[in-house]
Amino acid sequence: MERTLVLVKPNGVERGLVGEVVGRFERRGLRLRGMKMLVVDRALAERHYEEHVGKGFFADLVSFITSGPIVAMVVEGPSAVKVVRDMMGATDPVDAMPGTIRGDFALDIGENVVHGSDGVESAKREISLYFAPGELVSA
Ligand code: IDP
Ligand code: MG
Repeated sequence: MERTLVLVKPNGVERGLVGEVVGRFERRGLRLRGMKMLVVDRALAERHYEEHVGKGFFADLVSFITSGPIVAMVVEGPSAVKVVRDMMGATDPVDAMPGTIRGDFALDIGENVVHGSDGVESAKREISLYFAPGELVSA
């Protein structure tokens, strides 16, 4: 079993796609272990995206993720990191396959609707940024 962090980004919340995104994971058989709505502040955004510090799109990335409420969730299942990434589709929605979340609901790389951790270690780090241990349930 693995756990991964999923965010419905501000444009996904604004467009009413939370249920669609959550429903896809639930119907796949993944389990929700924590979920909350919050507005990300600059400090959290910079910690979350620390691997991208110095890149040309970093300022826009922080500006976007802090621009409105997001929904953060911890999703659990076999190979959850990979399964979620596959269900999200490519980072650039123009390259994302139809049937994936980004391939069905996005066209702009900067506003690609969802975030999912890219590995087991980054998932642990990211989950701890958004959730205290007591906010997560176990099976
Ligand atoms: P990921 O979200 O698929 O893991 P990352 O490479 O970790 O992709 O990038 C984090 C986020 O930064 C992406 O989801 C996307 O919104 C944004 N991003 C990545 N590369 C670019 C780019 O070249 N231009 C603009 N935004 C980008
Ligand atoms: Mg990433």
